[in-house]
Amino acid sequence: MEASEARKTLFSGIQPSGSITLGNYIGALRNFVLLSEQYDCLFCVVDLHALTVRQDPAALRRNTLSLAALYIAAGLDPEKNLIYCQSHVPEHAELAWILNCFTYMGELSRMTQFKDKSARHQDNINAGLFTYPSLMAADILLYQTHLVPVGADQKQHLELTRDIATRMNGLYPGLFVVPEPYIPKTSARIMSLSEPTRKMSKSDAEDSYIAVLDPPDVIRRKFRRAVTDSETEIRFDPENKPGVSNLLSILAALDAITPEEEAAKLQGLQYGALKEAASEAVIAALSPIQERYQALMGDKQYIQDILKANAERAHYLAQKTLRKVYKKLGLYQL
Ligand code: ATP
Ligand code: LTN
Repeated sequence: MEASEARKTLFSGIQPSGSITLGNYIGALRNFVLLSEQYDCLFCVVDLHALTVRQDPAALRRNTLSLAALYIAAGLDPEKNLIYCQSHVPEHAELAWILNCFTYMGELSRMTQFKDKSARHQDNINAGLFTYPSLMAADILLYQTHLVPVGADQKQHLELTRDIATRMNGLYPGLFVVPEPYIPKTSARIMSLSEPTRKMSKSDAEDSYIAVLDPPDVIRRKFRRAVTDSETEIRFDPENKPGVSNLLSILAALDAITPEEEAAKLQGLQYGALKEAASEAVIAALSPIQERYQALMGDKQYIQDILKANAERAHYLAQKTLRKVYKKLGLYQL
């Protein structure tokens, strides 16, 4: 191969289902920025996924534009990366249908996200919530993606995507690239501040998460109220000390050291000092993003123009794969 060999493709998405959290940032968004130099990247606002839970239409519209702006504010160059909205590229839904026909009920029933979300939304256990992973697989396979950066909670969905791709490649050789997950080794699962045995999630109560756009005083207040335990020792022990360990993980992710090293640095200090250190590290990491975000939101037309131009480019790429799939499966071509 020549030195000019085409770069590999990276795809990831975040749902516009609320305010983007510190968990989304540490587990996903900041890795998007780190990896974006080495890959041809698509970063999608996965609005169709958000519909699996009831959304207020006005809030969904607002959150969609806001997430697109946040991608850019976090450091993703919209000239070099395809930042776009899932519902603007119809091939996502079209390929999802096909993949649904190659995904087993048994596989979907084993997904822990489905089990969690159906327990939390008992009044609305819809078919979309169940087939959510096939739409996610479609997002990824549509672009012949090599790498998918996600938080640890998405590992199971990525494995299912690989299984679907491998299964279909067995039937129709050469159909899809089988994607690799990229999951950070530490801090891939940031926990709720109020219930540290649960994942921090943007659709939970506001005091359980730090939003990337929270102002400094709110961040300090939320950390001060974060649940810890009745001991006093700062030690990394997720099993027995989930609250303290979560704070150490957050701090460690931002300082680029291990949670154990972070604990050693804070030896002999009280929990208050740990909370203070976490607050200040988070504020320092988020302030520049917040400033760029405010500036971008002052020019909504600019964001809309980016979404439009990039949806066209994504549509072009997506069509290529979808045509190939239709043809190989035997759908009649005119
Ligand atoms: P929702 O609460 O609406 O289900 P969410 O907060 O779980 O949303 P998603 O949009 O589903 O967020 O996830 C976007 C990305 O952020 C995914 O890669 C996911 O793995 C990652 N992520 C979400 N929550 C966390 C977390 N607490 N820690 C680390 N990564 C996370
Ligand atoms: N299911 C993911 C969001 C998502 C995604 C994707 C992530 C939808 N499509 C494709 C990576 C690649 C979640 O975080 N809940």
